[in-house]
Amino acid sequence: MSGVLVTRDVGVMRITLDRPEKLNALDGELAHQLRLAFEEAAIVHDVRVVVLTGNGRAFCAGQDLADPAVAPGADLGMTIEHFYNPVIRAMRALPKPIVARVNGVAAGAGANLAFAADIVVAARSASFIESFSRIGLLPDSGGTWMLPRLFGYGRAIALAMLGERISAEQAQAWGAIWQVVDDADLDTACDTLAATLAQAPTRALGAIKAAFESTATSTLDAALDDERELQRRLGASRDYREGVEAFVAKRKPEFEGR
Ligand code: T3D
Repeated sequence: MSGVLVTRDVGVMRITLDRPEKLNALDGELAHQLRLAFEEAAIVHDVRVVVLTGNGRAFCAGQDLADPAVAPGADLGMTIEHFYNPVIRAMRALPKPIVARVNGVAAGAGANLAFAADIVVAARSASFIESFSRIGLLPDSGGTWMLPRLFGYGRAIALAMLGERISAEQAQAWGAIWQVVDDADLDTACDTLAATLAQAPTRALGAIKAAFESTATSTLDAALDDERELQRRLGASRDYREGVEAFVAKRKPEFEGR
């Protein structure tokens, strides 16, 4: 795949943005390949967790600003509609967990790609920049929706308006990401997390993700109804049976993601 490396290993799909000479900046082809990778993750049963990361010193520098497709005067609505929105939709609709392994700077759409994951683990040297306003744009790739939820309105709007870089530690202190680890420990932390998620009851994790997504726009009453329906389905799953049997037998459960 052009600009995207996809590998699979015991339940884990690893998607690596692979344009290190451009700090993994995105163009239409790369965004398209990214979308295809997430769509593949959705339909392959053996994939139970996705790890998204970048090759080289950056996670992703956002849109490739040298790409003629986004030259001033171009229809940015078109690139958003055809390339960025489908990626974010595919990530948020994926009924499996996504871990962002943020190995370096994440800027613009690159930052919002990381924030569209479910669990973000960052290297201590990594940073996040909502750099859009610096070039006269607003946060896209779901940023206007995700940032207030992750950071709270007061911090989100300042991040978006000022376009200031924040460290991984700051993002964690503000509750926006899960974990910051020393750079040397990033692989171990992400591999351990991915292995744990790959052995988890995948359908339950997918239901948690879907339920959290819908509560963003629903009432408590509607959330209670959603929880009832999702729990009804999970109650009929093999993993629920296995979870209860293992608990009663005082052994470790072996979930199959079914
Ligand atoms: O419709 C649409 O498609 C619009 C969608 C927009 C979505 C967006 O993502 S808009 C935001 C685009 N991204 C940015 O504005 C970030 C621009 N980059 C930076 O601010 C900085 O490069 C970083 C903070 C990411 C990293 O800084 P630093 O000091 O570590 O590296 P650097 O020296 O600035 O960059 C290294 C090289 O990468 C440099 O090239 P050179 O001089 O070595 O030949 C730089 O130009 C290049 N580079 C970095 N980011 C981009 C890029 N080239 C193209 N596009 C980039 N986004």
